[in-house]
Amino acid sequence: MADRHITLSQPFAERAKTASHPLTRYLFRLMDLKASNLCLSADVNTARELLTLADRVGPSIVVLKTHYDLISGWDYNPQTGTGAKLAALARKHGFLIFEDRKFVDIGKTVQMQYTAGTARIIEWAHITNANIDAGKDMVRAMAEAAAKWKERINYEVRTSVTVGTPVSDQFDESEEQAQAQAQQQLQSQSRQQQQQQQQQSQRDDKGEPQRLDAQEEQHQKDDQDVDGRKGSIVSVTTVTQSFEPAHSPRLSKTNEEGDDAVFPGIEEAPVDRGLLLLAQMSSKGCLMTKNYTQACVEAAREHKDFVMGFVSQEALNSAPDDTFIHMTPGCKLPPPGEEENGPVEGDGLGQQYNTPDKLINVCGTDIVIVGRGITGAGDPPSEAERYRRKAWKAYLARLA
Ligand code: BMP
Repeated sequence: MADRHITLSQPFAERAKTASHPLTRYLFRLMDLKASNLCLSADVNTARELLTLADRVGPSIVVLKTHYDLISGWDYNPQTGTGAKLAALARKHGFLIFEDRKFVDIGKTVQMQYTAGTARIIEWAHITNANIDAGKDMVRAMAEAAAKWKERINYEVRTSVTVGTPVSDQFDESEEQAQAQAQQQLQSQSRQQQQQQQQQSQRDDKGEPQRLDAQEEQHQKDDQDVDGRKGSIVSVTTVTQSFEPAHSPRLSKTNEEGDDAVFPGIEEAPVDRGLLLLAQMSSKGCLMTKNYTQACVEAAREHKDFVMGFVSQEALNSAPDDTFIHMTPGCKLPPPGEEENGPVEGDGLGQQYNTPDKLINVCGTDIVIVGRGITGAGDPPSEAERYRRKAWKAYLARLA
């Protein structure tokens, strides 16, 4: 671990004021409010199990980590699917969603994987992570994609066309298609307004509107042409459009009753998205070198507005103004009855474990990530509480 950095002695409430990323500031406040520095790694088999677990363990955690690609029955519907349901549980219990996707590829590919495709990770995961073996440009590419996404959703275009415009019920449209459609609707609206104004000024003595000329009728027909899907009715009776600020993470809304519950004591998470750099791993024989870890630190400093911090085995803040957050997997408590801070055996498949006290108090991480230690327990909610208490105690010990 680097020389004792100032952030190691600062309470989370203090760090909430100085962290450079808005989501990190929010997360530190949430940690302080819930007295929790616990992340659950919800590595279960089915979407049903995932949602049940998130609902039961939600009160004890500040981050829920997913691997969406190991969940069978993941529903990709952005409005009502598994991501949207997780987002509702995150609001209800006050936690952030971290998709442990470990992106690694050329910039263009990761942009597409992050924002589009089947899972549309950016829509429902506040946080994701990247292995930067492919080079630092990948981080810039993801940062640009996130900034573009934020710009797009910050003002939600609400268009309601009551008659005549085909409504898409497809969820796999690309961003460009969706934007083109929105733009076409905007143009359509402006033409409608012009026509209404013309009609108003052309009303005859009896107050009846005059007929549209052939060219205007053709405009209306053209307006119905969206991706080759034509509406069968030419006249549009109502077009309403408004721009409304979107509240995060209410981007994907489920329609189910009760999904509007919001955790008390703090506002909803900001709309920003954040990245953690996979700087070190918990597994035996990990090939990540010191140089690679240092490159992660440099990349984080270069992209402070997008990189929240690291998945690492120790604190990596070293420059005076580093304010990154650290999350650490490979965490387990010895079985009940054994020495609280004693050694913990690995899983026989390369995973190595340390106790919350070692990782937080000694190695200086901020949040411990626990998977099977909780999911494999007879009563996951009470085991999560046990982990929360131990991890918080280790944090308080570090401050003392
Ligand atoms: P468990 O606590 O059951 O060993 O699970 C650890 C989780 O953290 C897994 O989801 C794994 O993919 C992830 N993880 C890890 O174990 N070590 C790392 O270095 C990075 C990880 O993301």
